[in-house]
Amino acid sequence: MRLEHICRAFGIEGTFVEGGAFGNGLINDTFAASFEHDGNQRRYIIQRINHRIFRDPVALMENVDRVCAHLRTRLIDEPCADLHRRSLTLVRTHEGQALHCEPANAKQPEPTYWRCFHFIEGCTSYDVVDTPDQAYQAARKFGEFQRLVSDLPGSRLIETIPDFHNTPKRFAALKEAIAADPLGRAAQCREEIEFALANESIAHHLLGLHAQDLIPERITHNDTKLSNVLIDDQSGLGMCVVDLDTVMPGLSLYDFGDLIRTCVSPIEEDSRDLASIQVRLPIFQALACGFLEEMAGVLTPTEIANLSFSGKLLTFEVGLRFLADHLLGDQYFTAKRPNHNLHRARNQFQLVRELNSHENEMNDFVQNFITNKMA
Ligand code: GN1
Ligand code: MG
Repeated sequence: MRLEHICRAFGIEGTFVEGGAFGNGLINDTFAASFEHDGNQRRYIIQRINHRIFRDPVALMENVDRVCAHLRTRLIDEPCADLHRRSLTLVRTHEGQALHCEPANAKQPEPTYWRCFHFIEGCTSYDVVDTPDQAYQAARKFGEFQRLVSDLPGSRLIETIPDFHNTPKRFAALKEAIAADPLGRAAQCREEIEFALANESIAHHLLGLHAQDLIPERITHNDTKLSNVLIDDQSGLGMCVVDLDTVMPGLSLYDFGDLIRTCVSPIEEDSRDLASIQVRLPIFQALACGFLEEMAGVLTPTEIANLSFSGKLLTFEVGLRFLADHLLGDQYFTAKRPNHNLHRARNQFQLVRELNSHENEMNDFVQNFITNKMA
């Protein structure tokens, strides 16, 4: 694959200067490329969509296109400064499509699917939160995102990965992986398997409330890790939400829960330093303030009462997925070292324990915040 060749499919002006791999997502392949046009250099993000995971890239890009267009309209209404840096802007193909399909060739036996965005300059995405303000900025941005897309016109968005956050199904998938154990790996992860099985009740809680109509379906981002929000280098303000592949119908708490999962711990999700995993309460508090700043008027009382719980759910869910993937031979999440997905699962289950032991404090904070806000 030559990056320059792929770029040629899109309506990018100027001459190709350089390009290479960019970022550290686990699913798609992301590249950045610079072009020179009229004496100016501009950068673009080019991504190959992993179509084994996103089975319908055309439908996925219809979602992304609709969401980007709607965000832009809503931001113009707000109104806001820096419009072109506040939401992603697609670069279309010469045929006006949001998606480019590169036909199969001798080296590449299957077609590949590509898209291109304008690069948002002057921002950084972080893997680990250092300060409560970063957490506040990220949570506020994802809260704003939910608020802005809530009135998206037209039909229901396509589920780009069906049952993505259906934790009971993720639990069932782990049980199947344990039973199949195709590589004989289960024996080395007895403790993790026991932990998962003993905590099954976590998996059912939110969908149970949804079934009772206490928690509504909304349009959600579904992958709200800190690194999916760009932070402005100069102001430190949250600028733009990225990675829109999993924007689809979901529960608001999936987004808040994944923020908790990815922000409260001081170390990365694949670190083996389990003793360092802890819940940084000031970071949790900043997340709650940022998210509620945008969403307090929208959320139901049951959603608010489960904000703290949502972190435990999302952490447990990703832990189940990492463990199942380890047992099945690292088919889904890129493993860069032996037992990488087992280490990720161990890390996440330790964080579930920590979140469990701080749940009351987190709940008290949310309740006080809401009481004061309403007063
Ligand atoms: C994947 O590719 P990336 O890093 O944005 C995964 C998320 C997991 C995350 C764990 C489509 O996200 O659900 O939480 O890894 N995305 C998909 O790091 O499965
Ligand atoms: Mg993602």
